[in-house]
Amino acid sequence: MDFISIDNLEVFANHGMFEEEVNLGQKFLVSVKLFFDASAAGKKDDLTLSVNYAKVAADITEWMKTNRCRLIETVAQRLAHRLLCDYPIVREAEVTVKKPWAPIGLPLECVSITITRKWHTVYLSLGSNMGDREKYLNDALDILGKENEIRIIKTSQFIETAPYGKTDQDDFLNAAVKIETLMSAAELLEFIHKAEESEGRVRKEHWGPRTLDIDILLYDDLVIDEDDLVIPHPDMHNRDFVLRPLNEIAPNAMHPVLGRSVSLLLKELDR
Ligand code: X6L
Ligand code: MG
Ligand code: MG
Repeated sequence: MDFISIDNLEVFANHGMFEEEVNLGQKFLVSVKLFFDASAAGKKDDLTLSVNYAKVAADITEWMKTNRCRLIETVAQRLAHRLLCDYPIVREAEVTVKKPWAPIGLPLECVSITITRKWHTVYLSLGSNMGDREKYLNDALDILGKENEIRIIKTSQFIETAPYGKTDQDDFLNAAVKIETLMSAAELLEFIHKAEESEGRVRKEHWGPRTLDIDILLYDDLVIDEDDLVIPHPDMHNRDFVLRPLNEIAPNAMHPVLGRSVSLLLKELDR
């Protein structure tokens, strides 16, 4: 991917662990690489299709001076998130924060941290079969949309489905949603669990009725198999109530284990 970079932008600011760092301030050097597709700007010779590095440098300077973090890790992460949110065409940000005057009493040139953060593409399945099901699904979309580290890209229709697995319960309303997020898969899972809880979900019986269920189906092309987190969702290819809404918004999304598209998985399930 294309990127613009800013190297060693000098900013005097007050981040640090020690009192004198906070009180007196010190020099920081900030470098960023912002990854995006520069071809449209290159073709049209139009700055509005690109990233204005003068504005980025001014934003970094302003942010560095108006915030106080103990760790350069925190400085780098918050700056990365800020740039990824404020410049929507940027897909990925590499941020380096250097402290050339780190007060550790030894003759070093510099200490620094470098991090990379990016927008991850994720597909979620939503379900509800208690109370005002439509409200629960809309609440889920509100909660997702309000979070800074999440942007909703596409939402399917809500469809009514017969209960699968444990069949002696009320019908479901199901949907699929495509989001982009700065969260890791584990962070997203934790966020989802809190959202379910805030919508009054209580886990009594396994597979029992629920106000709101949010499942991670696909996270980029990530494959993980841990006790509390399995991606892709291990049973998604067997579930019509998952594949039908997902096929509406992402027929060409690929299952990284089965190596087949959502539309093909749905066709195979129909047979
Ligand atoms: C054997 C034993 C075969 C259990 C399948 C399948 C269990 C699916 C649980 C299974 C088995 C599930 C929804 C639902 C549930 C939903 C619809 C589950 C978890 N959630 N039915 N059933 N929509 N239509 O969101 O999916 S319970
Ligand atoms: Mg589920
Ligand atoms: Mg679930």
